[in-house]
Amino acid sequence: MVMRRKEVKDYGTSKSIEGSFQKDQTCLIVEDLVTSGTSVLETALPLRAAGLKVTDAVVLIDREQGGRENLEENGIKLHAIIKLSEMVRVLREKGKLEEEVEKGVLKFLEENRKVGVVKGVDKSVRVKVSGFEERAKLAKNEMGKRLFEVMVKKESNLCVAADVGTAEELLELAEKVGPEICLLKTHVDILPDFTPGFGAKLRAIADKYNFLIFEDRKFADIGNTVTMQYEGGIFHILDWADIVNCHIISGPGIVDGLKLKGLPRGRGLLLLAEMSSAGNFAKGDYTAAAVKIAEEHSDFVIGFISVNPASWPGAPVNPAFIQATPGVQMVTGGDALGQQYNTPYSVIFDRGSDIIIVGRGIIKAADPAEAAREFRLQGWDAYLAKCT
Ligand code: 5BU
Repeated sequence: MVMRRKEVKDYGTSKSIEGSFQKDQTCLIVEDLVTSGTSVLETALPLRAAGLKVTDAVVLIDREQGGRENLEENGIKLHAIIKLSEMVRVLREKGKLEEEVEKGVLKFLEENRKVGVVKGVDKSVRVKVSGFEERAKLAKNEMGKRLFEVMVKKESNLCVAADVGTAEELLELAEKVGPEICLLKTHVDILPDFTPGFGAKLRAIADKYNFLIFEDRKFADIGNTVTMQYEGGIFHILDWADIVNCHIISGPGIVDGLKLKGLPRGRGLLLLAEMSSAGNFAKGDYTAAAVKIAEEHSDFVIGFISVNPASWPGAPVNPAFIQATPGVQMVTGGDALGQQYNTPYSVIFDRGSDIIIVGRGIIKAADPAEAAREFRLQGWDAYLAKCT
């Protein structure tokens, strides 16, 4: 028997699956009940990533709310001991349930027969999603177009967050994960051994493996100040980062400022429309304002940092924009400082994102190259599932 840990507290050392198993063995999932199937799917993901085959799930109660269909779409056959509608019928026959309660339950089931994996997403009204090739043609910014093209060429919608301790380690990591990624995300201000030559070294690796460089600088100041922060200082971000991002807290002037420097150099900008951390304030009107600013600057803005773009008002948003989502691990959970994790499937398929941004799930893995491969496959499969 193996067990999936629902909360993995320390991603560096703990394994998400407990127990003794070998690659290619078949694993049956046992759950108490199934509603939409999310929980079973979230269990299947890390099991499959570890090389186990998952084809069947046994549950006591099927609540008949889309679980069977959702699982079937993911190659898992559901075996339920009893359906909820049968259960209330038996209980009623044996006089253990009031007729009114039975009716109430049946009415609820009828009204909620098919729910999507994520609450509020009705799969029956899901629209067909355009592929990245088509969307590359819609992108107004050259860097946005290139990103779509790299994704298609490498069959990768994986961005690795290279939050390692030194510049040297970062370059080593880039060599390891380079073949698997479309984007490498940096926080250059955490590197104690940064030198002016860093950008050129990283650029050489990016060119070798055909990925783009995204400095997660999160500019937040007024337009005039960010022009200097982007171009100057110690880091000269403008010289080596293909893509940067900014908050919109200071208003659209920040985009004008970054555009002034970035557009002539062929760079692109992501706007922070949402964040992954618990209790953050980037939601509702704030998210809507980011979309509006992006539309007004679509020559420079290539897309958004988002968490659940499928739920935005007026979604789906303009497909010329790329959605990139941090807070991704093989299992849901979080860290001790507010980070919240969703699975690659949930991020891409259910929440409507395009790119998974993965940090500790890869950089703390025993074999980052192998972990990157797993995440790439999970992310790409979810994208393909969305297109068909
Ligand atoms: P993690 O190790 O997978 O939790 O790393 C996530 C990375 O994404 C990390 O570099 C964060 O700074 C970054 N991030 C995030 O986690 N959440 C956000 O909303 C934004 C960026 Br914006």
